[in-house]
Amino acid sequence: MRIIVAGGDGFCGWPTALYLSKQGHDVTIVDNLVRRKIDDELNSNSVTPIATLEERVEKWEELTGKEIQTFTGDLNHYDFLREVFRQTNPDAFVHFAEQRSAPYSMIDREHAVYTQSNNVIGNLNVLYAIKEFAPECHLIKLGTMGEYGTPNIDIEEGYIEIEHKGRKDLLPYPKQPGSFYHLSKVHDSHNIMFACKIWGIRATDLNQGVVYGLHTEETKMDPVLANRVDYDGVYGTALNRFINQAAIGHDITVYGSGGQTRAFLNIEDTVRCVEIAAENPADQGEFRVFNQFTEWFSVNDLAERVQKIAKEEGLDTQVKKIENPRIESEEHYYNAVNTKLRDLGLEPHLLTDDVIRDILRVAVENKERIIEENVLPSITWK
Ligand code: NAD
Ligand code: USQ
Repeated sequence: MRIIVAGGDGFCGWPTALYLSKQGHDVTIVDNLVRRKIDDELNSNSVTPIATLEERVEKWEELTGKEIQTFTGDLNHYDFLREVFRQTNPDAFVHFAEQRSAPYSMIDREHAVYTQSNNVIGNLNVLYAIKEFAPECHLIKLGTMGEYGTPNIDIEEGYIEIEHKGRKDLLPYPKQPGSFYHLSKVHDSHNIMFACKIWGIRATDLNQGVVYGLHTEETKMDPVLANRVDYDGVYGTALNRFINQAAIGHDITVYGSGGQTRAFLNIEDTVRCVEIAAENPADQGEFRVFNQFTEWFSVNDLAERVQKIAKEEGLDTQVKKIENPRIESEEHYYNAVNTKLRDLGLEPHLLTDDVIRDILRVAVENKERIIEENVLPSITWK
């Protein structure tokens, strides 16, 4: 298949591009490299040193003989996107290319506007490009489990059957997102659903949970292929952040009471889920939703598990409950369905002690790169 990986220089996109290339697909990366510029804006960095995109794809070709074409540009520039579609004529468009940090979207008005315009308009351009230039192309769009929020009932995969005043219908599951970033994903989902209905586009929305880990078989092949890992209070996500905190002897930062429960998966499962979606495309006109996660944990559970492994590795780590910078429920019901990807063949890599230990060892190896002032959260929802 000819597959575009938009956002292919990022944390999820880079290992996915390599994995799909290894399976024999003809992969093209599209990325405007804005994430590297945001590192400069925030005076932050990846824990692992990362090569430039050119160095990365050159090394991949040297090691495997497989070429990954790259286009550096912005999905928001339609002339650029049109040219990408004209030159590549994709069978699938994997869309990771969005501003993905909830705290970044909550910094101030400018950052909220940037997040929503970058994400919503970029995605709308992709929908138009598919309609105009590749109507058979399958859109595989990264959504988020956070679109659903934390309702007091089970979370279904995209749709819920509702009975109201004696009538029944299968309706989009209610959305209660927790940041302007998470809201941008809800807006995207609505636009995609509508485009599928009116133009007959085929799309899969992958409502992904929080991703942890860093390596895949492919990124481990050479240091130049290493993936980025975020640890800071803006882009770092719960489990990876806790592990990096333990590596430098920082307290593990549980926000509030720590009963917040979220769905998680290993980066090694992210790449496989995208492959499964690509190999089993949605029908023409179908808007399909898969919940992409393998397990759920409360923040307290994760903090305790990291503390235990850190102790075994000789690191004295404390778990500290700090004032929650977000507005969110800290004690709530959580039970989410995730059977669709499993039914299509996903075999989860679950969170074992060894997985935590492996990530911790990488963090310890690179610990001098962690900028300690970036670790505590600096952005509030208020
Ligand atoms: P990331 O920030 O590491 O990567 C995103 C990439 O997209 C970056 O390389 C960035 O330069 C690029 N990009 C952003 N806007 C662009 C634009 N307008 N045009 C072209 N390129 C653009 O993020 P990630 O962690 O790899 O996340 C990828 C996707 O997966 C996002 O859509 C995110 O919402 C979703 N997701 C991530 C997680 C997670 O835990 N990391 C969990 C669930 C969903
Ligand atoms: N949390 C802590 N301590 C920390 C960091 C986070 O207690 O040091 C808590 C947060 O308050 C929150 C939970 O952990 O309750 C998850 O926070 P997070 O930063 O790991 O994840 P989130 O902001 O939801 O965003 C991340 C990705 C985003 C993706 C989302 C998937 O950045 O791109 O969409 O995970 S989900 O959470 O399923 O919506």
